[in-house]
Amino acid sequence: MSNLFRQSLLSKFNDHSAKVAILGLGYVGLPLAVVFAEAGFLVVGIDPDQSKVDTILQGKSHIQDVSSEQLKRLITTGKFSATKDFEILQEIDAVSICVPTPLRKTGDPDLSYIMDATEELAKYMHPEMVVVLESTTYPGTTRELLLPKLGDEKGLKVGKDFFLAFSPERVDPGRKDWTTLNTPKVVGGITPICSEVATSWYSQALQTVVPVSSAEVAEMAKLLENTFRMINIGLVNEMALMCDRLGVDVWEVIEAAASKPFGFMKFTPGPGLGGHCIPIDPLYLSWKLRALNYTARFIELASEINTYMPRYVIQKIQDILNENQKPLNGSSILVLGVAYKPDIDDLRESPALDIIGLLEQKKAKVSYHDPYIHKIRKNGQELLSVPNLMETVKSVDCVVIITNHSTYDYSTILNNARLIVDTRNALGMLGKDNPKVSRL
Ligand code: SAJ
Repeated sequence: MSNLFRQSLLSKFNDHSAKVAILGLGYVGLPLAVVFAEAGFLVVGIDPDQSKVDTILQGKSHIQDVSSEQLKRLITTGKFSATKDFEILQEIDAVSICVPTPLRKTGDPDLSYIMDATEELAKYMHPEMVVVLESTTYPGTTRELLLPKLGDEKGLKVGKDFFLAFSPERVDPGRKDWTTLNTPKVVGGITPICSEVATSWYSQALQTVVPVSSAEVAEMAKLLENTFRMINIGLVNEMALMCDRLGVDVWEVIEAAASKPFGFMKFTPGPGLGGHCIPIDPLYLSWKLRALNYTARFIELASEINTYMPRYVIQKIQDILNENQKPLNGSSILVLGVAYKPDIDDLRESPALDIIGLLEQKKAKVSYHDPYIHKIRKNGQELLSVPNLMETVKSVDCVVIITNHSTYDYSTILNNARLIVDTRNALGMLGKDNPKVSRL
């Protein structure tokens, strides 16, 4: 039988007659849906958020990596549709689950999105289906949480009646050079045949698929990728703390080290670790290992250093105000850039939010500017991006560069500001040895 279902699916992938569903239409799911639709598959996107579904059906994209023009074309040609109704899954051959995997307030993994999607999918599971989980999660999730619900409890044998795999998302929002289409994609199945079937499906639409022997290898590969970044960012952040004590310019040190053409990869210090991936994914791994009585020391230490950086920035602000006989209490501070990284509009886990909170706690008068983010909500309060940047720069006691958007005119900001704390070396040489500038 496995040959029958396997063969039938493989031929549906080859002639693109397979019906595809993408669960979750966010920054991973929508681009993936579009890639499969462009490859010629009939794709339905399923998302419980009716307003998101309605916007998509109007041909309006809420994801910067998908143009509304492309979306509208795929919808009008019938290649792509969207719904909040999971019932359509009973006619679907291939499903990719692209739902969020945040952390709870306790710092533990929040698997509720994966479990909700899996519960819904389980209602419509049928023989001759392949299911791929894309959401970043701890090693073992696919086998321990999805397999029982989609297979055992439905009387379906994995690798025979249906096929189950994990394929980590590698979307870097806003990136133009590496996209969903051309970024190599790791795929690992619960069984070798699952790997084969999922790889065959993905290979029809993605330029490079990297099959691995199991779902756990694929889950762990993703965590290595993002833990690698988190730990190296933690390392350079600690280098900044050490260079500060040594009176050495950490930015010059990093530039010098980066002149090594091999065996080194440049990372730069910053005000903390933002985004929906890097600060969060490694904690899924350390959480899993704690349950196995192992402490992932590098992850815990890097997380400790990275989460300390906002306080370090506050210290730098206090120090430069103090040198100018100003207490932080009552001083006006402009936070420049609040997105979690330059040139995008994403605020998730942004250290700017921690820094604004800490400044408010110390009774500073805080305002912010960000060309991509016009409003932020903090503890029920709303803060608007200041309308007139240069006027505010001139009027505040200190400007703090948190996110170095490329649209800023840093030399004009430098000329007009009284004091600047530059957490990104956005000013470059203009900020070096400048009495009114303090750098990490
Ligand atoms: N950051 C630093 N110093 C650095 C690099 C980053 O402080 O040297 C900070 C950023 O400001 C940001 C956070 O770390 O707050 C994360 O930055 P990131 O460059 O890792 O950006 P992300 O979170 O968008 O990471 C994504 C990831 N993509 C996926 O997880 C699919 C990551 O794997 C990519 O490598 C990364 O983009 C990238 O290369 O841009």
